[in-house]
Amino acid sequence: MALLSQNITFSCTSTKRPVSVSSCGSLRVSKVASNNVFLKTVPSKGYVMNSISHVTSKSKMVAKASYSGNITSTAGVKYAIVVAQFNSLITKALLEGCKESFVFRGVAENDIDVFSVPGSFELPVIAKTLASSGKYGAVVCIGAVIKGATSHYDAVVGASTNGIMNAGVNTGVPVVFGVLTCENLEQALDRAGGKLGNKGAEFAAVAVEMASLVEKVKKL
Ligand code: INI
Repeated sequence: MALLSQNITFSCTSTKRPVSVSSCGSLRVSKVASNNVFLKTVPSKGYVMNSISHVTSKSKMVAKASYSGNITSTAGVKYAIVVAQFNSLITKALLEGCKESFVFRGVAENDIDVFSVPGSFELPVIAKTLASSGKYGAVVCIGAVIKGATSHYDAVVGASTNGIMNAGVNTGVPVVFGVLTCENLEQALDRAGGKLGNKGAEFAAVAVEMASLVEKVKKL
């Protein structure tokens, strides 16, 4: 007998009043043998089971274990921030938000190293070099590409996006995409401490979470 624990979807009808399928939700199945399904739980009194869909696309396997990163950093883990000088009004504000958020998450100021590059196009090469060094739990890339200000917006956005992704994928060290891609300066200001908050804080949060998740995955 195959022993499984999984959620299955079902539909049922109330003998008292009409109910929708979604109001019935899902049931936990404890054992499955061939095509026989043994339910641990049955619908509440007054409901009649119409159908059970066993192992459908809606079925969700219950994982043996699940892992996620921590929201605070492990002591001693170092982080690198690579920041573009282009559109420095924006990137400096994002950098401050990022550093503050790292400290808020338990990272010592001495464990944050900042590297400056000319523009967002240059972020990937330094990010990859830092990620490969083995010194950092994660690397954050900060930049701002503003459409109105450039005719090669797509080229800069494409190169930095792909390069930053590859730096992370090829090294196994999380590299955070902290490049704002905006239609105009106003949109960028809104996200750099303006009415939509400071995205720099989110970049640090992602770095801490991913660094801790990678550590957990490595220990499996
Ligand atoms: N770099 C940016 O980070 N943001 C921009 O909006 C931008 N514009 O407008 O062109 C920009 N260009 C510079 C680019 O990143 C490189 O530094 C340059 O092409 C030299 O390689």
